[in-house]
Amino acid sequence: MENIAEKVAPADRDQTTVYEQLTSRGVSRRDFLKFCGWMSACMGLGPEGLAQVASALETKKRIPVVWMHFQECTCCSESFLRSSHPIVADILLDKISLDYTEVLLAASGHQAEACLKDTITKYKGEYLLCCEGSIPTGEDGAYCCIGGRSAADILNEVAAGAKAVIAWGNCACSGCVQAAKPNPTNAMPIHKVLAGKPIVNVQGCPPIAEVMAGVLVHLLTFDRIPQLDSLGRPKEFYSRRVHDTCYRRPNYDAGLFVESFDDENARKGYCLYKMGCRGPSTYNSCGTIRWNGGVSFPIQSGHGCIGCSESNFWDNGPFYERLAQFPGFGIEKTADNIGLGVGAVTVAGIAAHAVLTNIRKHHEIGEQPGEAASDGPPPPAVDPTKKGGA
Ligand code: SF4
Ligand code: SF3
Ligand code: F3S
Repeated sequence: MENIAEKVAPADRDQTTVYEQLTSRGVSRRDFLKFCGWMSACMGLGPEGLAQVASALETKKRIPVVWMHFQECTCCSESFLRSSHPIVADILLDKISLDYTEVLLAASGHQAEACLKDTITKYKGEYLLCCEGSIPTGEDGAYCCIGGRSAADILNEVAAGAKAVIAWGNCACSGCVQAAKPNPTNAMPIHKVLAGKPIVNVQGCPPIAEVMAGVLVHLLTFDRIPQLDSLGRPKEFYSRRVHDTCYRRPNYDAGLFVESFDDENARKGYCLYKMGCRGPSTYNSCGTIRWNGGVSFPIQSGHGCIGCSESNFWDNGPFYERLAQFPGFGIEKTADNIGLGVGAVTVAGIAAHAVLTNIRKHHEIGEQPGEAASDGPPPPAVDPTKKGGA
């Protein structure tokens, strides 16, 4: 794997903009503008956002980034690096100045340590700290040590000079599988270990690559962190339930459900609610941006959502059991009642569902029902820069 620290020489790092980096790699102006338009749509900015995004990427210097890996499986880096969108994958490698990341550095040992120290010294107050993984706090942090120091120690040192912190993935945002009961390492999310820093929680196990790119583009464009929900997630990507953007939703509303994974209803693509789909309680962009360049997402491949962008999703009740049995859930009427009658009963049920969902959502993001900030234009279902799409 390339040594990113060597690839981006300090002089180059100081002077080039994202646009210059793109054109130097053969990206045409047309493709650049398509990418800016797509990103601004993903961020909910609409057509007028294109000019803002394009101007920022053309004129602003790349942000120095330190990407730390703690207790995790590297799926978030993989998600970003394996993006099928040519520019999204490049965002990580070229469009930000990725000065330190254990996963991609060829250097190791003292050389790698020196690289980290140089970066946080030279760019004090300017660099972005990206964190992947949870912080084990049991046994004085002995479960995750790098160079003889605990993850918590390193995190606090590196975060001290950071401009902002991005927590990538469920591990960093809420502990993911390591924090599942009985949480043997006493794993904590980044926000419980760090105080006094703006932290953006980019949720998912892993997050969608285009969402990760969108958060970085937002930071580059506006020089401030995006608006967050009560769980620290950027509202532009996490303000809608998977259920609200799911293409199987008409089946849910009509009471057409899969009863077992190999039944005729599964072949027909009916709703997976009775198979334990957690789409009704999960906020993410899977139904709109989707995965693998907009090709598909878990529900489209026949598996219910397991709620991977929510806190403690491993412990939120057993998978494959109907959501209505989960603590705190109960807004949806039981699936058995939906679709029993056509007309007033169904319409009333759906209306109640919509109203209650709206109230719960507004409560969660700290707004009053009816406030405009909860929604905004939906993100595109397809990447308009590509032919075909989702
Ligand atoms: Fe889609 Fe799941 Fe909602 Fe059914 S319950 S509409 S499969 S998100
Ligand atoms: Fe974690 Fe769930 Fe993979 Fe990103 S998010 S490392 S496990
Ligand atoms: Fe995760 Fe559910 Fe999307 S499991 S990938 S939030 S459909």
